[in-house]
Amino acid sequence: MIRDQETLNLLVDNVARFVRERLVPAEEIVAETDEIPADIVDEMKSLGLFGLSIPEQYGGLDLTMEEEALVMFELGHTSPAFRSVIGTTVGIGSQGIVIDGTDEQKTLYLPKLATGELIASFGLTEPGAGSDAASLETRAIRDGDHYVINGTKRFITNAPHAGIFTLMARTDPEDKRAGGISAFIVDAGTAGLSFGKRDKKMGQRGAHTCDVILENCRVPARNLIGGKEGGGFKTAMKVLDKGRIHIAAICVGVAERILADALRYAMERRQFGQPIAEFQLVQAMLADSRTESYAARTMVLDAARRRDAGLQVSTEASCAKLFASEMVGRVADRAVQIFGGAGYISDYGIERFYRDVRVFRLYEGTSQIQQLVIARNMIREASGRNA
Ligand code: COS
Repeated sequence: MIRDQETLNLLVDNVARFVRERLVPAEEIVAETDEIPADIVDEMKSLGLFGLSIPEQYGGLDLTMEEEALVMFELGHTSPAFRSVIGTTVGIGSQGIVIDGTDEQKTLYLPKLATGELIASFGLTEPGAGSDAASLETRAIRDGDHYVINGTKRFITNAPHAGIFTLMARTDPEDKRAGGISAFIVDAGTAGLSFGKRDKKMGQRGAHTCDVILENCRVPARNLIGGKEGGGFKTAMKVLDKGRIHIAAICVGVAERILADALRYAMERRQFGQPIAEFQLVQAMLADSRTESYAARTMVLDAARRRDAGLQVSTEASCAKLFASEMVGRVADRAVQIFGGAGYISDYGIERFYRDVRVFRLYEGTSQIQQLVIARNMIREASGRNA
């Protein structure tokens, strides 16, 4: 749903200009230094990028899912590490509070998230609980008006920069599955909370992940999201439904960027006396990439519109994330092929994208988890119809 086309056009144009003029020229330095320059982060704050998904009453832009997807298409036209700076605050780190938080929790945290003053991260994954998120072992034990939390969270995006974590922990030790899990807002400054060393990743230099270790962390009971125990897994799943559409939108944007680079190269690079873009085998790679990125764009927009209409989009979010993340992997692979030897050399930038996009098939649910969600929903719907 687009609420006001003119206002949205202004935002999308501003983001496109920011990407073109500020982010694209900084891609190499970010890859070299593994840091996003502070002035770029400040400009992201001024543009309102941290508050894209925060309701207006708490100072955010309150974008609909369709509007957010259109902004992400633009933000995707550069190294995905830049998106990661705002990604967890716009997405999985904040949305648990937006969707299921109490009024007090919203009032306390959302305004600071909207401005970027506070960065939010999402703590679900653990050393022993990845795809099987419901098996998590972090424990939260009630002690008066606090919970005492112990456990380790793994591969937590933006953890080194986070001010708060939306963190899932088991409050009912008797219930070993989803029903025993609660969601908390955990302040990064809580005594007993520490960080592992930064992970050395395959790509997306400038985006940082690390372990978050909780040792007897005392978290106020008022930070239990929604104020009720046992709803944490469902909160996480609802957050991920939205997050998966967001990630799919970024995949589309990055694919469009990679394809634009590959097309430009194919039109400039001459072999056998003509631009390689004139060769049909190269054209096939360009055309397949265009077709697939267009298909993914259409899927993302459809899933986003359905969510905006208040429909349950678990299936569509997983379809979009599955297709778009696999698609961008194929597009990046073809781009390396079109660049030939230059595609393997870091100076040309394409091999960086090839590495950067690999994680899209892993985080916020692997491709296999998306397949599982889609098929299970299909079976459930069919059983309901046949019952
Ligand atoms: N929205 C709301 N509720 C949902 C939901 C959704 N999208 N998906 C599941 N639930 C609910 C179910 O309805 C069920 O509730 P009831 O017990 O009241 O029936 C509960 O949550 C448990 O669901 P389910 O039984 O399906 O859980 P499973 O443990 O079988 O597995 C999967 C669920 C595999 C889908 C889940 O673990 C998952 O998404 N794993 C991947 C995790 C992931 O993406 N990690 C990345 C971390 S963030 S980078």
